[in-house]
Amino acid sequence: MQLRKTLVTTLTLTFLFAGAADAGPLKRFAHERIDAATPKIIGGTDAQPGDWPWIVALIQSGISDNFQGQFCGGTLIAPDWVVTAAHCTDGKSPGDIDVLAGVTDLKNDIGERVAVKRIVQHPEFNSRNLVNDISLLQLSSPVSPTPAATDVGPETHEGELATIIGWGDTDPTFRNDFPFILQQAEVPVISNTLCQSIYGSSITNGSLCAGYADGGKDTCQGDSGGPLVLPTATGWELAGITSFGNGCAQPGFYGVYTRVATYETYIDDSLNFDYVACADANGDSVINADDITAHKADGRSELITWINNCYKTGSACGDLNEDGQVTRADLFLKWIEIRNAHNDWLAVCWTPEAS
Ligand SMILES: [Ca+2]
Ligand SMILES: [Ca+2]
Repeated sequence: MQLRKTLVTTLTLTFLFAGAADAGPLKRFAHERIDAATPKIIGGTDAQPGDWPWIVALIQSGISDNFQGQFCGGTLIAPDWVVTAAHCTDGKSPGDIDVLAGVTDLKNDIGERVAVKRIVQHPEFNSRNLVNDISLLQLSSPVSPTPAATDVGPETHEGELATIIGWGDTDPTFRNDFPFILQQAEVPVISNTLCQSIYGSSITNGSLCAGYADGGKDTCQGDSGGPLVLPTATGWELAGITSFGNGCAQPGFYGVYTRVATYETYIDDSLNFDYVACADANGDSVINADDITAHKADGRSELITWINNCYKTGSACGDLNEDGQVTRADLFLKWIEIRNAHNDWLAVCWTPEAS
């Protein structure tokens, strides 16, 4: 269990930063209020094999032992697509992550462990307050478990009893008590208004909060990216993605999840269009805000090259309006051309549903 230390540290920092945005100094969150141990996810029970076929574990690709390498959860939403939290994939390359499907017991089940081909991080993910904490992983090959349905529509689900699932820490005092067996617990969805009164501007319409005022049942480190599901007439639907909380299962706080229904377009676009391929401007197989920066920089260097080779030299290639002279009017045209090309790229590669 010790090997998870690095990742736990990373996740702990994420929790700290998440709370820090609104609630004071960083140190408060990691160490205050050490309660007596409460068992499981926290407060959960063992899942049975096949209960949650679409749950996956994210494993550090360099670690062959599934249990030691597990650092986050995720949910299969197509045979070759997983949805998880953006803070689980932030700063990572596809080669850093394997996805393990079809297991309940991380120590003894074999399952299907596959490489990640592409990461589609939400381009407006904010690592400081964890707004837009959602990311998609395209797998190198499809896996066999049945994917989960995703929640759509405007229902708030307030008061509904949700199920949270994961292999995260079962000890709310951060003693790193990680289970081999998948854990599950039931928590009621609370209103975003109540949640906002606790976590401030970290709570947006892309958030869903759940838990008990008295604490006791919650997700914890290692559960991040995993599912919060709601029962439907025919089974279950994915309504939330485990994101953050102030500590775990603390009285007066709740678990915060990414509200899946808010991101319907982002999810559909990723699965149904290959826009993600053209969106990867810097070619690192990760789609994120860096690509927008890279595409703008490409435009700037194109402009500089044109200025040096065509405008300053007064060459024929500088006469864009074909009036026989190279003037500031041509420079302005070149600038417009590059700006429009960037806007066209944004429209085609980032918001295809609008075109
Ligand atoms: Ca990229
Ligand atoms: Ca001209």
